[in-house]
Amino acid sequence: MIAGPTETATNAEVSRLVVVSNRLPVVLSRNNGEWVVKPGAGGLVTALAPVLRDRGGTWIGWPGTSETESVSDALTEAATDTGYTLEPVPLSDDLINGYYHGFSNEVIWPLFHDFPERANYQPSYWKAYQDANRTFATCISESTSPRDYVWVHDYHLMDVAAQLRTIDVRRRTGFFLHIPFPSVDLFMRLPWRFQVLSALLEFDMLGFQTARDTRNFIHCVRTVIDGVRVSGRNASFTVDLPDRRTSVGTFPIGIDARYFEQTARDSEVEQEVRMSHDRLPNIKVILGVDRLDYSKGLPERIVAYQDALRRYPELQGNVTFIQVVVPSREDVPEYQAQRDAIERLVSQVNGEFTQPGWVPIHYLYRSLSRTELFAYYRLAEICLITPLKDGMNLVSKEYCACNIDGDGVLILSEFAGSAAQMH
Ligand code: ADQ
Repeated sequence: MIAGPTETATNAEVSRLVVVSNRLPVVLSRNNGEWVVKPGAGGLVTALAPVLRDRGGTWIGWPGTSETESVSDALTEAATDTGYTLEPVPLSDDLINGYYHGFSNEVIWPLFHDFPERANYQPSYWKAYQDANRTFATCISESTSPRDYVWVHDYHLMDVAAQLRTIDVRRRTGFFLHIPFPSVDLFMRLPWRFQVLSALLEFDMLGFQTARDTRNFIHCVRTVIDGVRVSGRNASFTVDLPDRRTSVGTFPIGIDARYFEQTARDSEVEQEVRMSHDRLPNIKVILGVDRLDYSKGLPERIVAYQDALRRYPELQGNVTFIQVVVPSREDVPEYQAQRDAIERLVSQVNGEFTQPGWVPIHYLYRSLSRTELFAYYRLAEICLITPLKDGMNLVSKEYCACNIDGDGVLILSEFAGSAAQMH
């Protein structure tokens, strides 16, 4: 389960937990000029929203629009439903381009997911990354007190503690990396390797998903940073520099398993499962659920299924593969190309094997309602999760938690962080 920071302030009553992430856990859209606020989706929100909901606090993040002023009222109203306050960070479109689309998604994401050939080391991206992280630091300094615990999340914000120091603000800080931390051979390709590691060591505490990520990080620190002293082993280390100390640990992220198990039993979910069974009589269902991303191994999965249908013809007419792809980064050409490639493969397989009354792949490119998602988890005899690299992968855990009949099969790539826990 999720590991949170421990309270050490003398006056715990006024010590708040402050979560900081690139995006706020909500999606804002306009309807007749009025802002409409809906809950956000994705692994980080699934994992963290229950923590803040249970204990209260504040979430600081970019609201997804540069019109920060005008969204304040809508966010204040939304806070009555979420159970914690929402603080928007103002970022201009230019900064978003360099910091988010640029440094975060064109440099760190591919490199940390073992796709170094996709990384684009534009020098201007690093400057934008520092500027955006300073904006976050300023917002943290204005919205928190020294008693609060500031818990920063993910690869977009690795420079926040260093920027807090630059503006001379002291806070108790922790950082959790949701994606993998690469091996030293890969990490050394990053032109800003020294700056990124030094910035991470400005946090009081660092958390990684798996022991392998933690070991990779420690190996990189020993290789790149002079004068560092490292003690500890396995999943827990202490890194000492002359003027500061950072604790480093492995905290595999979890889900609210009881919520998933209980919701899987809802009558609405039951009804949806029954209807789907009627639509697919005597068919075994294989399910895939992924955000659109080249790290999730989607084309490879479809080709593997095609190969299975060719090699084992008895599967034809007896199994159906339902692949749900959640739209993501739709404005990025590489992601559009990835979507086109997936859709071409799906139609190839369906063109090759479809028979009257049976379609081999049901392909859904959209976000699902919670009821639909839970019904698919319940319906599927097999959940097929084959990322080429994944920090954890919560879908694998959600499928297991929803498997209330105890007869589901999870096929999980060894390259997902969750494989280290599930063996
Ligand atoms: P993600 O890459 O977003 O997370 P994942 O861990 O699989 O990947 O989480 C996806 C989440 O989105 C799940 O909670 C799932 O329920 C939800 N979801 C999936 N399909 C949906 C749909 N169609 N509609 C609505 N919601 C849907 C990043 C890292 C992961 C890491 C998490 C958490 O890339 O490796 O596990 O953060 O740390």
